[in-house]
Amino acid sequence: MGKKPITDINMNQQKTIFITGSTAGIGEATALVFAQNGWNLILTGRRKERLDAIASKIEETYKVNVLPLSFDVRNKAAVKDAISNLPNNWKGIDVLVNNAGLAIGRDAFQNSQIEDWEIMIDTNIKGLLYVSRLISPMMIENGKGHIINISSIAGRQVYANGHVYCATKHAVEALSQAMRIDLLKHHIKVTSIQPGMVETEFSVVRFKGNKEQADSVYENVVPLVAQDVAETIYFAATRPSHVNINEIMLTCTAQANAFYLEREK
Ligand code: NDP
Ligand code: 8X3
Repeated sequence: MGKKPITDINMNQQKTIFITGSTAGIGEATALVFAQNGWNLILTGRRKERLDAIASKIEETYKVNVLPLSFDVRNKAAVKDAISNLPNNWKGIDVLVNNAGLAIGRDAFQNSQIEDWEIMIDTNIKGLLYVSRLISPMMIENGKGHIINISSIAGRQVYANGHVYCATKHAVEALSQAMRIDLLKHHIKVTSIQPGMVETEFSVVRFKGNKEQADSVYENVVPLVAQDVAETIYFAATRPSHVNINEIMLTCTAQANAFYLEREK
């Protein structure tokens, strides 16, 4: 018999997850999966009305506690205000999912917009840093915690016209490794999730509202859906305390990597 228990998850003890970007897509699906499993949720996003509606629906349906906090992860002061003013009974965060993120533009590097680069860098890298910098000391104080960063296959491979988005997700990969090393002595887990194409609002945002262009990304292919990624996050978050999932790359069956996608004829 090994020294460590196979599982030490106390299913009776309610846990708390903090998810950035919970108003749509992967973040919203993750909120639902954890709520279904009895977790309390801190949900965030810029669209306050949508956030509040999701929070109320989840509370009503799953009888868990939900704290909606509307802020822009790019706004350092707003992030600080939201996290440092968390009510005491919400400070025991077990899992942080750094999910808020986006791609904007799909032009060649030489034709792309500097403003778009700045939005991606400020959201995908700096936003993740602001949130993690404030929550990791709370986890250390609590003596437990798990940071799950939503990276991408774009964090492992660079594709044509992906330049700055790929660079931000490569940064998420580097930061996931860095956090895992520095938080090691505090027993804080760090996981990177690297999805391939997932049909969400992601492509509508990337193509700046052009729905036709966005839909063409998923034409003749069965992509991942947000629920697939949410279930993967749930798996990573619910391993026994001696197990850390360092990274998981998942794609739809039709996608081998960023370069090979088999569309049905
Ligand atoms: P969606 O566009 O559906 O959702 C993005 C979420 O991020 C929304 O809730 C949005 O909320 C939030 N968000 C965006 N910018 C900010 C901001 N500045 N401050 C706070 N919240 C923000 O996309 P996905 O669910 O697909 O994307 C989630 C993550 O998954 C991203 O990090 C993305 O890079 C990654 N990913 C997506 C893949 C895909 O193919 N869809 C594949 C691999 C990774 P709001 O607008 O209300 O602020
Ligand atoms: C989103 C998936 O392949 O468009 O991160 O980069 S991809």
